[in-house]
Amino acid sequence: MSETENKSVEITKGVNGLEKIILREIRGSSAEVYLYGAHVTSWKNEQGEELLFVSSKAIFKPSKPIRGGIPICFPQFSNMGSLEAHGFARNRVWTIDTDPPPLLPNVTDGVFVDLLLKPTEEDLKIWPHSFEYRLRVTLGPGGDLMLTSRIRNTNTDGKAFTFTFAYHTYFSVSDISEVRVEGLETFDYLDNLKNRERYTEQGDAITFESEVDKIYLSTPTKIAILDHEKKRTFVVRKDGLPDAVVWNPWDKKAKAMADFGDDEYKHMLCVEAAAIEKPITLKPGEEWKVRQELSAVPSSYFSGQLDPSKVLQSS
Ligand code: TA6
Repeated sequence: MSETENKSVEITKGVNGLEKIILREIRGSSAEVYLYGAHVTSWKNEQGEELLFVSSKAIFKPSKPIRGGIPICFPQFSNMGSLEAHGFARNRVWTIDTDPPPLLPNVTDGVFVDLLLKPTEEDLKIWPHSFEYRLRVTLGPGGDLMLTSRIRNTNTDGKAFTFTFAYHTYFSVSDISEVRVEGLETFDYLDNLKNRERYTEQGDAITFESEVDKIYLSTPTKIAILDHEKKRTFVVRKDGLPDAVVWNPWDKKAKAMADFGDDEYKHMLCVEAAAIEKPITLKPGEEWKVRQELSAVPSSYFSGQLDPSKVLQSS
């Protein structure tokens, strides 16, 4: 696929000359994904509005992960494990997979690119397992953004491997103090700020007035994030990903991150479709396939026209 031959999928150079793919949908929505980390850094609606948060201080330079967008956390979701924080997949250069095995059901609606990661000799020293990780990034006809992951154990030594995973999605919001999350109320969570102790969420929508870092367990397929000022609701639909991480660093942590603006916590919220509580084990030859689909719908919620519970119940 040449540089210009297929404008709906364009390979070009991004920040610091890093290669990125631009997906363009005919109605005007677009998405961008860097080969570095297979990292989605932009998702725009038909009006050209950016829906993902990327820090103005993000460092587009291996091996620092890009701060924002949708980092891929594999093979470890944690900052405390034996590997680099959240695993090494987001810190590696992936390749464009020109001949992927057919994806069933075939996600053909929309514009997509297939990316592939296999471990290097260096990677095998730190995580001694052979795998093929295929990521399909699809921009649907209505501007929805879908990420489908297929991870296969290609070990020839007969060994199974176990991993945890998250799509670490940073949503752009107008003002965190005006944001509500619906769909996680009454679910149990592990509180990362309290040694991952287990609690139960109260019965109302989640609102934000301080640092939050919670791993909600066995959560519903759909989660709604309401941005009151923008009258916009993000809907996360997840398949095969039981858990959901909700994170906002707030002011103190924001100041402590060199690649994050001191006030940027006001304009972002991470809601991350994940598999953490029950790590995934694959035997040689087995493949794990999961998907998250993001949409952004107008929500004049305060007028009662779009009740998030209806969004969560709709198909
Ligand atoms: O997803 C929440 C979290 O695990 C937080 O604890 C915080 O560390 C965040 O991820 C960012 O991690 P990173 O390694 O990208 O700085």
